[in-house]
Amino acid sequence: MSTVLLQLVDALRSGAVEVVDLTQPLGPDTPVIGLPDIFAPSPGLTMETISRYDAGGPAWYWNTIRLGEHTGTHFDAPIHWVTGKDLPGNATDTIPVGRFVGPACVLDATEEVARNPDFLLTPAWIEGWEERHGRIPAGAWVLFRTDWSKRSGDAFTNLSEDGPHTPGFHKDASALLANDREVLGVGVETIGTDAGQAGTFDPPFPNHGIMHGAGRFGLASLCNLDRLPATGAVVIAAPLKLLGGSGSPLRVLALAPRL
Ligand code: 23J
Ligand code: MN
Repeated sequence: MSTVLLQLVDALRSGAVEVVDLTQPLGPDTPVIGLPDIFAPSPGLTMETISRYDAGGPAWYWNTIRLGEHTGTHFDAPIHWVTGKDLPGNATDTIPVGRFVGPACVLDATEEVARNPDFLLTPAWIEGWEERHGRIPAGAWVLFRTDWSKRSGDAFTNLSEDGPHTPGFHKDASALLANDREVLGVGVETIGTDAGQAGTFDPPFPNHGIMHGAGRFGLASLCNLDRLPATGAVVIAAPLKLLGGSGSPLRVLALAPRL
């Protein structure tokens, strides 16, 4: 085996590198994005038992699941958005697998979001982060840490009469990351990669439009970003190989130096 892989195996065994689970549990109570009533809703998870060591299967237990592709901790492929619909390799089954793995840059805006749930990451904020931690490399997963995953129930969806209030990206920040930094994609702790109020932005849902139009990905409903260093972790985020899929729930893992 190559030296680098032998070193990785040793580091995993000794605990010098740990595997951090960035995935939320997935169940019938997992919240789904609430869009305005004029749009078709995405169903959450339902699960039915096929058999459980019973007449239907005396020695085995298994279930049927039904769910929207974009439920819980999930991957957004470029084909999800109209801007990415004609790109090559834009769906869950055709994205080259090498693009599921990359270094993580963790952008921590927990203080800003604690003060303002509608906080939007801006190019100036990102450039300030780069002055402290170095330039975001091409092929990085950019993870937007807000500690939003520590909320649950109504505080997680944070719905008002005028829609959800959750943090996101200013469109110029999405363009900087997608076009100038050439990231793999962005990951967030909220229910979707656009801000809660992004349906009212011009254009609506700019992060989806810009990221996916540039062939970049999204990861939604992540957790445990507080267990990662600002730089130095590696993220593996591989969706199901659904034929023509626009995304899928997935297990997102980070290899991180023990803090
Ligand atoms: C469809 C329309 C708007 C949004 C979304 C989906 C998502 O967040 C998603 O899961 O991709 S904002
Ligand atoms: Mn999605």
